[in-house]
Amino acid sequence: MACKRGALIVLEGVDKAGKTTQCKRLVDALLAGGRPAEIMRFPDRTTTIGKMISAYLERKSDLEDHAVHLLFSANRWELVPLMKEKLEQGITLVVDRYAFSGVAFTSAKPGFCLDWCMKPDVGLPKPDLVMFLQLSPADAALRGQFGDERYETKVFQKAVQQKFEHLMMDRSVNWQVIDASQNIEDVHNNITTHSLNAINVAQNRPLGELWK
Ligand code: NYM
Repeated sequence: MACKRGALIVLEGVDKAGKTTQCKRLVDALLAGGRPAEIMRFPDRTTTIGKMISAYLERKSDLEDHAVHLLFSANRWELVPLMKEKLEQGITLVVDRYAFSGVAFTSAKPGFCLDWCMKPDVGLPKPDLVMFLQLSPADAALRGQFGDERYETKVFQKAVQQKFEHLMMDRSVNWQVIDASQNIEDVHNNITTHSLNAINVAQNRPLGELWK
């Protein structure tokens, strides 16, 4: 019998919500429980496209807003063959940001609508579970200063949060909102419970296509 596929699990949220910490904790917990799992993150700054994105975020280069949106999407598409291969091998992928960040961040810029922003990512592997780490701007501020990269301002992050809220109304995606203001351990336990459920369900279902 062919091995059961892994689940595609995404963590989203505004900056400082703890996504990266929680992705690592989740992969460690899955591995400790004997479930093959790997972490991925978008943007993946290691590829040629990813390096262009990284230079843009670090303000070392300027790119037109539509063009950089398409680069973020291309950075996901270039990794799709690898993602599919791993999922088919039974490896669960825990992904730090995905197309939802792509849409939320670009559509928070003036002159962009959600619909245009979603188009390039239509048909990507559909996550079996997307957890949104919810954190109020006040709680985010308590976690320290934002960094120096593009988008890392309170005003912009607030606009991004509103765009995520629109995206979460889409019932075709399995969204779970996680209260990220709890302590790290409680957030981790909550995330692990949702993930184990998603892994069980996903193994008997084909991988879907996002927004199709
Ligand atoms: N970002 C991330 C986008 O603008 N579009 C995307 O498609 C993705 C995946 O890049 N501020 C933004 C969100 C972040 C920044 O992410 C880099 P990180 O997780 O800080 O490396």
